[in-house]
Parts: sequence; C-alpha cells; structure tokens
Amino acid sequence: MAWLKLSPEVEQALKNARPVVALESTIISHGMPYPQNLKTAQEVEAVLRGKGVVPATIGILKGVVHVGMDAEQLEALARRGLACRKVSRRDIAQVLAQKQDGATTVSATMIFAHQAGISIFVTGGIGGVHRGDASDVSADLTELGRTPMCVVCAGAKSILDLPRTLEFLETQGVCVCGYGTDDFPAFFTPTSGLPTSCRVDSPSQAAELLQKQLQVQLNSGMVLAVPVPEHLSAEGKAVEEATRTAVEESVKQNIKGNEVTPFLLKRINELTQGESLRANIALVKHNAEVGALMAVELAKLGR
Ligand code: PSU
Ligand code: MN
Repeated sequence: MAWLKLSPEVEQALKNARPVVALESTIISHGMPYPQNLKTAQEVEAVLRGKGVVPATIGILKGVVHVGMDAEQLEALARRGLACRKVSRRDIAQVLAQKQDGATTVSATMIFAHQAGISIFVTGGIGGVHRGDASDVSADLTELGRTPMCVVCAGAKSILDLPRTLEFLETQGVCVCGYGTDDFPAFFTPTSGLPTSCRVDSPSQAAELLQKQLQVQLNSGMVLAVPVPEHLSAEGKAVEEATRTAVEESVKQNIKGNEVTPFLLKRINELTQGESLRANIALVKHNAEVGALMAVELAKLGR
C-alpha cells in the first residue's frame, strides 16, 4: 500500500509478532499546547519502550500515512499544533488525495492501526456526545462500532455527555470494559457513577478479552477504560467548574464541528491554570503503562 508506510522498527516488530501499540497524533497537535505536547509524546513512547513494546505513533505527511513517526516528524507536528489538519474518518480520502499533512484522531488512528495489523491503541480520552449539542457525536464512537481495535483510555472527559456517550457505545455494540473498576472513569476523575459493560482486573485478563473479541470476528472495537490513579487525578471541583464555563462559552461563541473539542480542552487548561493539563499528561502515561502490559500479554497469547 503506497499510502501506508510502516517505520522499519514497527514493520520488523509486527513481522516477529512482538508487541506494538498505536498512538494518535491529534492529542499532540490539538489536545495539548507546545512544548508540553512534544514532551508528552516522547515520554509516552518511552513508557512503552521501557516495557518492551514498540510505539507506533500515527500521522499523515504529504498524503502518506506514517505508522511509526520519527523524532523529527513528531517535532514538526507538535510545533504546528492547531494549524495542523485534524483528520477523522471522513477527511482521510481528501487529505491523501490532495497530499496534505494531518493529525489523526481516535477514529482515523483506529483505521490505520488496524490496517497495519496492530490491535491495541493507547490515548488519553475518546470523543463522545457533546454536552452543548447532543447531535454532535464524535466519529470515534461509530468507529469503535466498526473497527476491531482496543482503545486504552481514561474513559471520556466530562466535557461530554457521559450517559449519552455510553448509550451510543452500547447501540454500536462496543465492549466498554473497566480496568479494575465497574464504574466508567471520567478522565480527570476515576468515577462517573455510570456502569461499564464488564470488568477485568489484570493485563492478562484484558488480553484474553481482546483475543476473544478478535477471534469471534465481531469487527467492532472495545474500550479498556483505565481510571486515573487518585494521586494523579485533578481537583474534581475546579475542573468541573471550568468545564461548565468552557461549554457555555463554546455555545455562546457558536463554536461548531471539529473545533469544539480543541476549544474546550484549551479553555479548561486556561481556566484551571494548567492543572487540567498536568493531570492529562500524567494520565496518558499511566494508560501507556497499562496498554503496554496488555500488549505484552497479548503477544504471549500468540496474537
Ligand atoms: N479528548 C481528549 N483529548 C483529545 C481528544 C479528545 O481528552 O485530544 C481528541 C482525540 O483525537 C479524539 C478527538 O479522537 O479529540 C475527538 O474529536 P471530536 O470530538 O471532534 O470527534
Ligand atoms: Mn464533533
């Protein structure tokens, strides 16, 4: 496939059935400011490597999808930030045809990771149904319904309508599994008060669940929802207040479409004076640890 380029390291690892974990690039370009975004991207890769897992950060450069970006490519993407194109499923053909650059969201990253032969993908949080506009449903949710990939995350941010998000995932047939919990995590805080569809308590149990999901060829995905550890969680009240303000502002300023999520993330970071970003970074690295352990177990199972 001329438009899908695996880095030599990723290609080699997949050939030898060594553990590989995919990472998205929109979290770098649109999810965090420079230079924290670059540092986080590098640290997350280092966490994976430390556990013997090959990281595959996915992004689009001049119309070519790169599975496994090098240091230079990562830096260029991190520096461009919001000026970079945010690419979901609907945007893929256009960006490739017109040979543009783009950062892949959860939905687009799932597609390319799957095409490359990867089945675990680590990120911070998934998109969902927006609070300010319930007809604004992230393409991440429909993608989870149609692409066999395990997305390891800290649940979804409370910038979203979590009850509606979970209902949507149920309709899409997505397994929403809690890691050591029965309660769906709300990103900055470990609980939302809403139930997951099942639970596992170890990386090997998580790997067995994913293996079954793949064997049965459901062709839908799963979410491994990892609660943020208490000591890393953000002060719930401050973030909740900032979230409410940011959502109100987004409605008032008529922010629409794929600009809503980046707007909210940026405003909450400003309103909490960096507290939300600090927690965000810590939690992504924690997710990477869990995802890495799971990938190692999955490789042992022979997949
Ligand atoms: N949620 C976060 N951080 C992020 C995103 C979501 O806490 O960086 C990014 C991811 O790339 C996700 C995308 O796939 O936003 C969802 O955008 P939208 O809501 O426009 O579908
Ligand atoms: Mn949207």
